[in-house]
Amino acid sequence: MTDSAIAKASTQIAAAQAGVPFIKSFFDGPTFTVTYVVHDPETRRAAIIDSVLNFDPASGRTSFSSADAVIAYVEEKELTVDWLLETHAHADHLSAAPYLQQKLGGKIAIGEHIVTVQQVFGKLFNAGSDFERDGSDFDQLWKDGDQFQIGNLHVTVLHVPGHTPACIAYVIGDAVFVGDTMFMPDYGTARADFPGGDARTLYHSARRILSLPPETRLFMCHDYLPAGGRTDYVWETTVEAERSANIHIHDGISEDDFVTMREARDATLDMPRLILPSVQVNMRAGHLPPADDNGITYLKIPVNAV
Ligand SMILES: N[C@@H](CCC(=O)N[C@@H](CS)C(=O)NCC(=O)O)C(=O)O
Ligand SMILES: [Fe+2]
Repeated sequence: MTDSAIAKASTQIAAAQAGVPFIKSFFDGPTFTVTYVVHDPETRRAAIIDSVLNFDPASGRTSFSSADAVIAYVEEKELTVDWLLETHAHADHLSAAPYLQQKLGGKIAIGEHIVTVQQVFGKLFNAGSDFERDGSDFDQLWKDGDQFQIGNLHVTVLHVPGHTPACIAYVIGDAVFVGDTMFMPDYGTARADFPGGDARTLYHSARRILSLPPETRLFMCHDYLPAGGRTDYVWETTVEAERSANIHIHDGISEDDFVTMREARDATLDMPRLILPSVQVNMRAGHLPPADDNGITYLKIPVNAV
């Protein structure tokens, strides 16, 4: 006998879920990075945002446990991956996008201003003529205001520079993947001292995200735990919570006060542990540089240049 009340309730739930992304997060402990798998419950089409390739700088070895956990989830949920989205060229971890593309398919995408980042780091690492600095290592370059779909989910791209010149945020349904603009309210904001970074620009980008409706869900790219504060990692908040409580950028903090604070704090921060390997791989959409004539791939360490 059919249970008509349950049938009606199921129809109601499916209607309520239409357009609302289902979000699964994966936290990478060594780099404090959150990777997201976002899917449309109606069509099971999916995007993977900011994946991590494990890298041990002491041995120079790559490994795949973080990406393999994502792959296992995608397979278990029977999702079709259309997009491998990057919020920016990360300076703290290597992207696993090419590995995931090989295993799951999907297009690798980043913001159009990646070409600026490619110019700067191509020069620093003295990359050869094989390294095209026109963004063509990526399958898709987004500009501010671009829109696309993940199944029936609507996505809008926001250019949110400041941490890097190419940073973008993805607005997927009612959720924003903010990249490295702001962090949880009790941690504040991203650093703005990388090449092409700028605290004043970051202020405007973060406030732009915070002009979205108060109930908008925000998903961070990292959580580093505030010193002397909470001990559990979290990465989801709302526009309202950030506006009322973000220690660096809540409502009422002026642009000049933010810039003074950000520049003073940045002067105290060490370079990320994996910045040199990360940027020379991530500028190539996560591909390793071409192997040497002995078949081994090398990453460079510029001495006294950064
Ligand atoms: N300790 C971390 C720091 C990484 C780092 O600098 N992260 C950037 C984002 S890529 C940031 O904005 N950090 C803010 C902070 O450390 O306060 C590492 O070595 O990887
Ligand atoms: Fe970053």
